[in-house]
Amino acid sequence: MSELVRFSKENDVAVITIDNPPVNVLGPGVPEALAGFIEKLENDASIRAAVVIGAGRTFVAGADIREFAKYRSGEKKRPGTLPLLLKIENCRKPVVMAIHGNALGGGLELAMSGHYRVAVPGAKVGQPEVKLGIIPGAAGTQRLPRLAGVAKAIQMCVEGAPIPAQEALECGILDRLIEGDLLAGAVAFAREVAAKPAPKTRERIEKLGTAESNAPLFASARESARKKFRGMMAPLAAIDSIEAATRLPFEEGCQAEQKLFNECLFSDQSKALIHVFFGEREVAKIPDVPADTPLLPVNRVAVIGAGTMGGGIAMVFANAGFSVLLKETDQAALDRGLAAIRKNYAGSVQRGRFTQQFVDERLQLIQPVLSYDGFAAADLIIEAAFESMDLKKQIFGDLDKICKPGAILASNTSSLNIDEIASATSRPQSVIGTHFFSPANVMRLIEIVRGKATGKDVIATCMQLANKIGKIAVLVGNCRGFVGNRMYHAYNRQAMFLVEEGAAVEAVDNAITAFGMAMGPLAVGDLAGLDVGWRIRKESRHLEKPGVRQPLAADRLCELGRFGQKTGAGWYKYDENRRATPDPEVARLIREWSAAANIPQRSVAPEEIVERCIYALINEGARILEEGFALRPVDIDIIFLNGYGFPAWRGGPMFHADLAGLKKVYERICEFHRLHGELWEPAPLLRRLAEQGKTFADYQALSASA
Ligand code: 3H9
Repeated sequence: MSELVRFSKENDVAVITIDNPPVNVLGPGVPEALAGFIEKLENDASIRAAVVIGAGRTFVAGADIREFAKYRSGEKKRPGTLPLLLKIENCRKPVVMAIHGNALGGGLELAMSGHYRVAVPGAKVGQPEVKLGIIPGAAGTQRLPRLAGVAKAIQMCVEGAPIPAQEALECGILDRLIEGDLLAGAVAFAREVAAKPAPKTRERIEKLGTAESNAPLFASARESARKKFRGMMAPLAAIDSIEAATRLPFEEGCQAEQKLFNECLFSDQSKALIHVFFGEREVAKIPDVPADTPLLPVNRVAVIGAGTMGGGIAMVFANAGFSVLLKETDQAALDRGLAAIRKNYAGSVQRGRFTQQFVDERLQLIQPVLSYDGFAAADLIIEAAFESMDLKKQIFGDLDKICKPGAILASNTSSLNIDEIASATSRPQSVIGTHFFSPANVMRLIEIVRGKATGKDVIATCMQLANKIGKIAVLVGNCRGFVGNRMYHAYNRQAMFLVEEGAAVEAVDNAITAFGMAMGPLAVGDLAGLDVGWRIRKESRHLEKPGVRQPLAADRLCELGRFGQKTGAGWYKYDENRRATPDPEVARLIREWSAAANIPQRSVAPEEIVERCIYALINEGARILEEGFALRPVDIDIIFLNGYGFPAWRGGPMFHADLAGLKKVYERICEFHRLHGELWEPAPLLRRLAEQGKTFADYQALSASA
């Protein structure tokens, strides 16, 4: 029998151990071996009960997600997990599932087919399939409502977030928590129940409710899923499948689940979300920075600048338990920064995200200072001062004199040249960019910017540290705007051009949000402040090719003092609650400015709006890849999903391009090039891949093997 699963005996109790590192997925060989051992225990008269347990750090993390592509392509048939689970449930001797770590997806489905479940207090259980664009596919939507009730099953299958053991005990998923040794506790439990008839989850109906009692539950679940998971099919499919559990006998419910599971599995959404799952893990892998690169110790952190970014960064580190020095140049600025931090925390307490005690402890960790006192002891210094090269160079020159050797000197710049900043120090190997996204305490992304001389230990430490503070880090190269903002610039510019060509402001934003972006680009501009882009455009005009089309209306709005939400007017007008409405005055002005600039007016279809904006992203992304400023297409995808509100179910701009077909994307870009000029020159990499019938995924695979 396979080594993936082991069988042993503790006198009269069989112990079946799943040992498929690292997370015991139900990959090829595991279900077969489990089925064999269930038969063995049925046939061994000396055994009265069994315990199923996971080896290593966890119980079972579910089906092997890597296999899904094979089922889709027809290369492999999906294993019959349902019959295995029925076999376990039908076993005449009680089977106790012993959970530590996680029981997720197929792992929880396996556990629910057992007659009892025990767990250590630190364990978690969940049905996270929805995050992969699918629904539970081994009767999870049928057994979970029977154990936990309909409302809990909806919550778990629709949200996908695992729940802690205590909660699972309270709602009936678990039968007992085991303090101390799990195996010993589970074996003792198995002996307690050995003589009793083994209860079958599928036969339990007391928590399934009635059609009348369930109707409001399903209606409100659908309504909130449509809002919260706009555009996604799996959350709604999960609700349909749970509803089937309440209306149909178990076997028919399982058939309904299978149908919905398959529809989801074969959808582009699940391909995209699975790409994201592996992508989030892939970005941590840097080809020339091996996983065993020694890390620098980071205990004390210092942040320079208590503005929006600096304050947010200080909170992020304090939240993760680091003590943080927060420096400003004058008392008034420091007081403003601290007041903003307090207000932010108070909001979190109000919303129930943090307790007052947690917040009080975090505030204790943030030490406000007006000088560099204490900086000599800091292991990591993050400069989050105003975006000015002169200022940053002066700060880094100071840090060079004050900080201990080996301290990491990081800049939170969103666009400035890291090498130039590093040149103000005698230790460019210690200098790195850590580009947090605003608000830093909310947004998950950090672009880690590698300078020419940045040490590998510094890179490895920052990547790992990002993880520790709950962020996702993507390593990028040192080009203007780095990866995200450089691409966003190309996208945003198209949105601004489109309104000058005749599209209404709200039509541009509506088309983009209908595509799935969290917000439209023009509304984002109003939120961030139109003056920010205006200042950058003025400062970088000398870097643009002469004669290249520049946004016109955006600058004119700023000249009129319309900076967006903060001035009550920008692309939209805003009421006192910052609610936006389209402004006929803006529409009139844009028509006037466009006429004066001889920009022909036409009606623009939503499809064109999406293509102009999204294909501009893709074209710039392809350029960035070829220039080597992003490691892989997936790195770009992860940046856009976590920093710019790109819909995860589309997988990111580069994955979206693959799905749309690079030939189609390339041809459309060629057409835009003919119609709109040189900003649309197709990226050479895109042209090559399109001509060769290849995808960005092929390019990534080829680069990895090179
Ligand atoms: C399912 O079960 C469908 C069923 O309803 C149908 C049944 C028929 N498959 O995250 P980590 C890899 S769908 C394949 O770094 P951690 C992961 O890529 C599944 N591989 O560890 C990584 O590989 P590498 C539902 C998987 O300790 C390595 O394992 N289940 C799977 O930070 C370590 O992972 C889920 O969605 C998998 N299922 O976190 C759970 N899981 O080292 C998905 C992990 O090469 N998994 N890998 O980069 C997780 O959420 C986390 O991995 C977990 C551990 C919390 C378990």
